[in-house]
Amino acid sequence: MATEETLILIKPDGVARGLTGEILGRIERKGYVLADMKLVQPDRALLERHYAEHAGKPFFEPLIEFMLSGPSVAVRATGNRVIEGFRSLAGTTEPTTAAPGTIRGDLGRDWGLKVQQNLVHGSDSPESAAQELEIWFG
Ligand code: IDP
Ligand code: MG
Repeated sequence: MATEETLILIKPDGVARGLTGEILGRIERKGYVLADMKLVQPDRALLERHYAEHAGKPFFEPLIEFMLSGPSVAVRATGNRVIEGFRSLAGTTEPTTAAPGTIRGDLGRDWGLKVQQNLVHGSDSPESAAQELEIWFG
């Protein structure tokens, strides 16, 4: 079976709200393997690399500040089509409108803050997965 790997982050809001176990459980129940995992307090340089594609957008600086606000859990997850599969589990970017049944749709909401605190990140392609796994796991 073709196996793929992806970078999943449980963002600072997910960790702070005590949702790490709930989110990891959903990934495991879907059948993906947690191949590596750690709690990380990233620095600005790491986050600017991770979010390089969004540099210059109005939400870039608030996003970096949010991601600096506390630790994230970084996960290397593996499985057939895990990149696409985890993004489907996560739901669309805005938690208010993300479909019920998804992580963002069930557990997230609009808190009235400038930055979307949408609980999780998942790589969006094999190329970004390779790059992001290198950034977070070396
Ligand atoms: P994704 O996480 O669903 O792939 P991206 O468009 O790659 O979404 O955006 C990266 C992150 O930046 C989002 O997860 C969210 O935290 C934040 N973000 C995206 N768009 C906005 C916005 O319009 N306002 C504030 N934050 C945003
Ligand atoms: Mg993205």
